[in-house]
Amino acid sequence: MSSTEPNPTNLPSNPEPDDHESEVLPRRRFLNLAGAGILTIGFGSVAEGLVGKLSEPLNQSVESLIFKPQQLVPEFPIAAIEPDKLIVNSFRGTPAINPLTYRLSIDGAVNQPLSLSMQEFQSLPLPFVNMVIRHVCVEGWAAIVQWGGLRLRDLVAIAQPKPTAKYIYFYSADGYYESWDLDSAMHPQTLMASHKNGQSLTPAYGAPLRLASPVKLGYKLSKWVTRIELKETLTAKRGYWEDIGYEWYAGI
Ligand SMILES: Nc1nc2c(c(=O)[nH]1)N[C@H]1C(S)=C(S)[C@@H](COP(=O)(O)O)O[C@H]1N2
Ligand SMILES: [Mo]
Repeated sequence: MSSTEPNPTNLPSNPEPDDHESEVLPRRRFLNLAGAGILTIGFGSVAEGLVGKLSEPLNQSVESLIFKPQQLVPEFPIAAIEPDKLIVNSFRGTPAINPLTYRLSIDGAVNQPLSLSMQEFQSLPLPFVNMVIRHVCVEGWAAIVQWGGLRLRDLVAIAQPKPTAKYIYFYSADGYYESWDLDSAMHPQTLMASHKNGQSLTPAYGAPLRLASPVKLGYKLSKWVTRIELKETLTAKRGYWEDIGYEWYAGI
């Protein structure tokens, strides 16, 4: 995460700089790895190897993952952002969302279900994280993008997940739905993003909130998320693309 990095492209700065980020990924290591172009040597490829194409239940509980240190995927410097390369890819166009009445709910296998307006989301006492990562679509394109938002694991922790929760479902305003393994969802670089390249998301890119993560392919990164549901099992419906044959784990 690079929220303490300087901002050479004059992108608007981080709304809530988080001084702790430098502890998570020291600047020197960030620059070395980014400079060397090392991309996917990290959690994603390791987990892919372990879990592979399996869709068996994973045994880790949410609570243990929230506190478990996880391998960070190297990020890119701000200068590497490719502002024009992120192609809008929406199966059913852009849904109409009124940001004033929009709410994000977190429910299911949790002790404290919650529902947040954008104003509440923005005033949560959680670190705002910026990261520059590569978005990879299975359709054969990729783009280096800066995402800003809250860590999904910090958000989910507020809802107090039950130890029996094993999966997370994301439901979107356009009817899109996705399910994730907990390791990937609780990864420190999996964000509920409100910003892209330093600016608030525009409707086509998923406003007001979407997923962003360097550990998953593009189709797992739901835009316009309105509901997060923790679940004990995977159901027959696992994801919009998965249910027509795409791989469920979809790690990078
Ligand atoms: N709700 C929703 N989320 C979605 C999609 C979609 O159609 N609906 N498309 C997915 C795919 S295939 C990709 S590659 C990315 C594209 O994100 P972008 O449109 O911001 O480039 O969004 C993903 N998230
Ligand atoms: Mo995609």
